[in-house]
Amino acid sequence: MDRVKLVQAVEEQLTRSRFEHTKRVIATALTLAKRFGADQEQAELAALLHDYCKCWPEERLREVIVTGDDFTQDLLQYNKELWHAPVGAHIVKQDLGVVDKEVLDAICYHTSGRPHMTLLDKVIFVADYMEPARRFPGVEEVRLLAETDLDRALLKSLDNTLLFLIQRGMTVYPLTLSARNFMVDQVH
Ligand code: DGI
Ligand code: FE
Ligand code: FE
Ligand code: FE
Repeated sequence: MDRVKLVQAVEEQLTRSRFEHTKRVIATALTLAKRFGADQEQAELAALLHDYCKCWPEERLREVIVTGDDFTQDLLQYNKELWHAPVGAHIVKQDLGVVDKEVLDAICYHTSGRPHMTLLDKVIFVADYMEPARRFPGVEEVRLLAETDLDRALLKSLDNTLLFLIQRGMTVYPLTLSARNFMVDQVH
């Protein structure tokens, strides 16, 4: 599928505001890719597709996880906000014919993170976290770190996300904690 068709497909899946977010993530991901030497085409494609299933109803996401054989079923025990990422990777492969495993992984792990994140994973995760319309507490520090140090920016965004979840009494997906612990060892 060519780029124009892909953009159309994404626009059809998303609300207006979610599509605007996606465009900001593309721009931010391209800036980070240039800055830190990631492949710009992969960054653009992963950013374009990262929230492909974000607007799907909970039941449709659950259905894909239950029937697909490449999902960790433990996802279903955690926040449903996590589901659109692995489901999105699966669906863009199946429906849009995306074959690049690195792009699919960056989509799959853009919400949870994971240990041993690739450069592309980091670019997409941080771009999604700090795109210009984000107003998370602490996002300014992430933007500052991302000027020079992608790993520290990633660790700070993972820390902020974990603090946010804990402050609200929410469960933490174990993969997010593993991603954070891995980055703590990495930056010291
Ligand atoms: O899809 P977006 O809104 O652009 O951003 P995202 O895919 O990073 O989703 C973030 C949401 O997921 C945020 O509201 C926090 C929520 N969430 C729930 N449980 C977890 C979690 N995020 C992480 N990283 N880990 C969790 O355990
Ligand atoms: Fe997302
Ligand atoms: Fe994210
Ligand atoms: Fe997003």
